[in-house]
Amino acid sequence: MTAPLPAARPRVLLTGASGDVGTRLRPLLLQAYGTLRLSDIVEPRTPLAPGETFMRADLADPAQVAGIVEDIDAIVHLGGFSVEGPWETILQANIVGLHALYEAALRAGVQRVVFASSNHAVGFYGRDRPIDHAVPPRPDTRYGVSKAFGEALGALYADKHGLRVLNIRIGNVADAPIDRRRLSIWITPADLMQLVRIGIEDPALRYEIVYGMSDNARAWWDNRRAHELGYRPTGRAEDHAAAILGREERPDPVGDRFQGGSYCSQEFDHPEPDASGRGGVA
Ligand code: 15L
Repeated sequence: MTAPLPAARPRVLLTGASGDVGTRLRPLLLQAYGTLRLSDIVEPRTPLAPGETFMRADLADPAQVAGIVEDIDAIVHLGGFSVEGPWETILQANIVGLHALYEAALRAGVQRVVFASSNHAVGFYGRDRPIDHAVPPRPDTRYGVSKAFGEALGALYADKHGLRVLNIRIGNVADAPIDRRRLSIWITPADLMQLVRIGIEDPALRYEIVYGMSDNARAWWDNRRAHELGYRPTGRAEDHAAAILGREERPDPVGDRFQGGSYCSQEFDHPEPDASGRGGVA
């Protein structure tokens, strides 16, 4: 059984540190915790700041994964494959790799995992009804399936071994929303950092799922669980709405109906497209 994290200066590992979101979170994590271990399969995009260290690791190699989690209190796991891809790629990076990470975390005595889940775990919900953190997964891609798997794997390590786990179903991280769909799911790096800090620091946290979005008037998600945990987003998608709504967008008859957008229309060949899913699910 793990104990709550001591409040002062947890030792944090950021995986996927060389990606776009990782590069944005690095300075925020460093400022909050003073030191930061970065890991990725490729070199960081920007030079290491004082307090940062980098360990190259392939998530598919359990020995390398064991090395990066040593002497770590909390993992912010952005690593893996972050868009739709071939099954073998998703399998190795997001399923085998995530299992290796949780196993290594357990053995090394890591207390907390903040898992970068994705809106694509629930992408086949329609845009016409808000969903909350408790709805069953409805993935829109193999990638979305791997994120639903990641949430379930975290539940196992939380319930069976006492790891403390926050799953953030991230929308789209950027300085501003980039299109109409993102007006509903956009999150600023600073707001994402707020959620990450809840995952690392909230003494009562056991296992939670929240949505990674800013204060978006056009949201499809009821993010009350995040608010109950103290989340107070400051980004307001509506401030960017006029600019976005004034632009032409190419219609996507399937993607425009579902929350996952073009991730839903990729490879879509449902024989009855208007049936749009199953009965009994919101
Ligand atoms: C994601 O999960 C991806 O990692 C990101 O690249 C975006 O595509 C985002 O979803 C989105 O839905 O906008």
